[in-house]
Amino acid sequence: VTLEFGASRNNIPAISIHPERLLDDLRTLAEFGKTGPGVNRRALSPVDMQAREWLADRLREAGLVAEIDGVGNVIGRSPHARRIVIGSHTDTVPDGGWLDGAMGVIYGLEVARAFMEAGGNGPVGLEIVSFSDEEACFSPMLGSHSYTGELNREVEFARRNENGTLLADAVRAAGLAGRAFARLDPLTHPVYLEAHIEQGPVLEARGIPLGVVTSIIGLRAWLVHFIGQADHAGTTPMAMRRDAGAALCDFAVRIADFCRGMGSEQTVWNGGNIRLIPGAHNVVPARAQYTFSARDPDMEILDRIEQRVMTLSSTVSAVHNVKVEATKTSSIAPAAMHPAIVHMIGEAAKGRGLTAMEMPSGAAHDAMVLARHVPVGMVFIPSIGGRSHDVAEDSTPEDIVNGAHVLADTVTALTRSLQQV
Ligand code: HGY
Ligand code: MN
Ligand code: MN
Repeated sequence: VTLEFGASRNNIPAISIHPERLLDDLRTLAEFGKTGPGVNRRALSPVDMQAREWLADRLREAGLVAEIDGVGNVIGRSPHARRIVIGSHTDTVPDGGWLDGAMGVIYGLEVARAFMEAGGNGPVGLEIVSFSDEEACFSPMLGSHSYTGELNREVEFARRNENGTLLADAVRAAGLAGRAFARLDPLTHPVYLEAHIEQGPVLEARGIPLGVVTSIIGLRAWLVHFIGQADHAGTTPMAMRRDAGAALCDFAVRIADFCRGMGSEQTVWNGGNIRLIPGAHNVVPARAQYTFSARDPDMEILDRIEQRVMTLSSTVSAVHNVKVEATKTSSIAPAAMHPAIVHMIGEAAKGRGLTAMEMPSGAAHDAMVLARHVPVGMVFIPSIGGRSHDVAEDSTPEDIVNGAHVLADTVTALTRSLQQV
């Protein structure tokens, strides 16, 4: 899909956001699932759905037609044949921050409100989306995979969350069963924009208020499940044990050593969850489950890590006389942002007198899924202390407002210049 720009339609008024209204909505959204200074809004949980209903009402107030679709995506559409999509997600990691995802969605709400208040003129309108389960509570980027038609519902609806709940059951419990699934159409949706906190230390360390994302790293995750035998932790001789826990710890250290030895300076990896079953101090672990993930801009490096996960898990299982099942649970390819949009965001920052830097994203975003279907651009603002995925996550009101102005100015430029198809 190519971006067709024409002569600028200057009769279309600029979108001027209301900073205080934006900050108020962000603070109101943070009340849903509030946990200390952070938020706990796991996908399709009651608080996640309450927040989504609240958002749908705000979108309707802004003059958009809003719905919540069959996987929980919230979509607000302005009355235009072609619509720029602005989105992110309002679900969070456990005990996460108040801005991760939420900020990009509230930016979209505020831009849509300001656009409609200015008359909503011109041939190109807006579609605001809060994608469901971006944080892989059930299925990684469930909402954007569904919205782009990439979701294999058969397979994904059979996945479970950390409490063992089936996605199909959670969708039903949330009252979404039987609803249609909203879909992206490149002819209707020429561009996708997402604004997000950086979630890392780079912008703050350099004293730069604005990031223009150029690419998003690739991400893969695996569940490595060692199966041994429960035994008495006191009476069973060490040589007789089939200790799944010991196998997991051995694997965890060795796979990290491998990544450290072969990776680029952009290679990162993480052991996010360990489960020992039955998990009593006096029982040799019968089963041990390890969720391991790795990220890199280079698919070749991710392929080598994947290879190693498979071979090393079976080597270690033999050493510890246990069985192993290593399964890939997610694989999302790296994605490039569209150069023309990167340029437009840079121009918008300049127009605000803001220094901006082009940078890759170490975090995954729904934008990487959309990027396989339409041109995409992302705006970053600094994270205080580079912290995120924790209740400590925060950004200054000034940086939050700056980011919203830059997004709004980028949208103004697009509504004025995008050609009719
Ligand atoms: O994991 C990520 O990068 C994103 O926050 N889901
Ligand atoms: Mn996140
Ligand atoms: Mn996010």
